[in-house]
Amino acid sequence: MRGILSDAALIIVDVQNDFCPGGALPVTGGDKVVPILNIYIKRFREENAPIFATRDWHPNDHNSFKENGGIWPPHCVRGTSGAQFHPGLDISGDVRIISKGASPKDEAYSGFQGTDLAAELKKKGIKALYIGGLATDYCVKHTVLDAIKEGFSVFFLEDGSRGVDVNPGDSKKAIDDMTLAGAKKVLSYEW
Ligand code: VGL
Ligand code: ZN
Repeated sequence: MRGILSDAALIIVDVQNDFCPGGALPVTGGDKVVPILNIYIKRFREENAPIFATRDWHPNDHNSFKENGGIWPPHCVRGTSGAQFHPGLDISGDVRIISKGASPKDEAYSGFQGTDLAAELKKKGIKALYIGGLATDYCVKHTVLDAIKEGFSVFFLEDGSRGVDVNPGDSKKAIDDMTLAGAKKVLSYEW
């Protein structure tokens, strides 16, 4: 049975070891999103609503890495443990994995960029997306903004997301940008 989530999907963004404490590009408190996102996974699973998990999946010569002229330390190199999902995330066979940034010159902060995510969602008749994960000010923001451009209603999972904050305030500004574009903020305990 599908209830209020009958036309909704959950999109979990880049909850990978390299973005968690101890990883190559750690987000402060990145691992704290795991139990929150697991609550959403359980709920979507119960309602047979589709669940997607994006992952940064870079080749080791990716152009976002400092040694190749980019701004980031090497991270989420495909096939490494840093690129694996956080071990506590409740990912199982029913979660569709979307890999992005997989070619050397393809930055792809957004889960929609260079993937068939939009087509898959539309084929399933999905209208609303619940989006959260890492990092608020990069991949979550770009995924949310693209989702809105694609015509979806978007709910941003506020306590299920954390930012990098390369510059202080970046995450706050990202949240403002997302809400201004039409995303609605939701908290796990209000939901
Ligand atoms: C991300 C920086 C570089 C992200 C990915 O997932 O937000 N940030 N690559
Ligand atoms: Zn990356």
